[in-house]
Parts: sequence; C-alpha cells; structure tokens
Amino acid sequence: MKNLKEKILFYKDKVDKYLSELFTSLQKSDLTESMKYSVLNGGKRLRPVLMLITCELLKVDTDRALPFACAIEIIHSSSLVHDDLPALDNDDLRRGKPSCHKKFGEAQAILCGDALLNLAYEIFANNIKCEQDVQCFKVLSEFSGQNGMLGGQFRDITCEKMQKYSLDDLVFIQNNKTAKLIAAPLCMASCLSGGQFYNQLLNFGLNLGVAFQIADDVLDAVGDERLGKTIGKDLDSGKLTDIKLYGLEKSRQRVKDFTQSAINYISQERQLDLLCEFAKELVDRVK
Ligand code: GRG
Repeated sequence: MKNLKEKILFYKDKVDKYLSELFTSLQKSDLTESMKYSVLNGGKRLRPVLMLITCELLKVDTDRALPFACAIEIIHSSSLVHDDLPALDNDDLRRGKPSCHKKFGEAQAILCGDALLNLAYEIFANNIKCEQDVQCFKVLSEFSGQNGMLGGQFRDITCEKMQKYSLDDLVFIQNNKTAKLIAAPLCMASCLSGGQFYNQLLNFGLNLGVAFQIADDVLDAVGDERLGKTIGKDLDSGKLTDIKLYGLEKSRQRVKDFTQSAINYISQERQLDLLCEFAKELVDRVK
C-alpha cells in the first residue's frame, strides 16, 4: 500500500515513460525536436498524476487512462509554449530553461504549440474505445477551449491591454485560464468511471485550480525560483493578478481558503480522502 508521496512518484514515472516513448516514436524533424524539448523538460506532471490517482480511487484501470492523462499534459505544455511567446507573456524562461521560442525561434514555437495540440487529439483518436472515452475527450476539449483555458487566456490579455482590473475579470481568468485544466483531469477520471462524483470532483478541481493560480501569483511576487520562469514579471507587467487586487498577505490567505473550499466538496466521500491530502500538499507551495 503506497502513501500519497509514493503514489505521486509512481504515476509521475509512468507519465514520463509514456511521454518519452511517444516522442521517441515520432518521425525525427526540427519540429518534433522542439515538441520533445517543450514536453520532456521537467514539468511536475500535476494534471496527469491527478487524473491517474483519481482513476485509482474510482477503480478505473490506470493503464487505460494513461494515454488520456498524457494528452492533458501535452495540451498543458502546448499552452505554455504559446504563453511564453512575445505576443503573449514574452518570457525567456520556462521550467528553468530557455523557452521554446528562445531556443528555436518564434515561428517554430507557434507551429510547435499547434503541433502539440494536434498530437494530443491524435492520442485520443488512437485510443478511444467506448462511450466513456468519448465523454472524457469532450471534457478535455471543452475545458481547454474557448469556454475554458483559451477563453481565460483571452480575457487575461484583454485586461492587460485595456488596463482593466475588476473582480469579475479576476474570477473569470482564475476559473478559466487555470482552474479548468486542473478540474479537467478529475472530471475525465469521473467520465471513465461512468460519471461517479462528477459534480463534487468538478467543484473540488475548480476551487483547487483557483488556489493553485493564486499560489503561482504569490510565488511570482515573492521571487521563488521554483516557478522556473522569470520572477516578478506578472506584477511588473500590469497583468491582472490576485496580488494586484488583494495584496500579498490576503492572497496567501486566499490560497488556504480556496483549498479548504475545494476539500469541503469531497470531504464526505471517504473514497476520495487521498485527494484532500493531495490538495493540502499543493498549498504547501506557498507556506
Ligand atoms: C495552445 C492550447 C493552447 C492554448 C494557448 C497561452 C494559452 C492559450 C493559455 C495559457 C494558460 C496558462 C499559461 C495558464 C497558467 C497556468 C499555470 C499556473 C501554469 C503552471 O503550471 P505548472 O506549475 O507547470 O503545473 P509545470 O511546468 O510544472 O507543468
């Protein structure tokens, strides 16, 4: 019987192996080199690990879920490649290394992000076997699209451009840009189980995702190198962040509050206890 830390390492290892084999199997080219560089570069693998742990708790075969879990990580990585581009966040560093456009040039980074997105959908096309898999695919495409991560990112750049900083905008950005892709793996695991605890897992994921984004804002503001990107950039750039509206101390407290709200959605279900533990581990990022 493994404890949480052992389970995280166990599933992270499975994800890393799957991704490494996948990129080795692609036909070698300059484009696939940049795709490989952008995925196999030391990410925490939070989203796929969250999906696989949830699958285990819901008694879903984790080998069946593994390709879908890796597809989330590939979409996440594609969003980071595009996010770092000069037209968006303009960041030279990602996961502690030169960002994709710094290493390969801007035009290639645009195509690399696109190709990664396509690859994620190809994984689904090659592995969908039943209606539950189709539901799982729908969640990922919806939560990462215009009603999810992309929509959130669009509001983010619009607010920055217009210097518009309202609470409504902040809530929209936190929920869509970041929280939808943290809720996705939980909801995808639920779909594979035939829909068990779907609403509880959705609300747990959204609240945890908001806590995670605020923690990210705090780490950016206090200059923590664990972020692996340029420190203090969000605060300097006129971006709408939690710190801008609430200040550092209140934002630290809000990380705890959102984590507790997340836990409240699932704390009645003994079967999901390990996810409460997972949520507490994640808040430790900003202690
Ligand atoms: C190409 C699909 C696609 C989308 C482009 C640019 C964009 C739209 C979305 C950006 C979304 C974004 C950067 C959200 C921030 C979320 C966040 C806190 C990321 C950091 O996640 P971690 O800490 O990173 O899990 P690692 O490196 O560990 O994977």
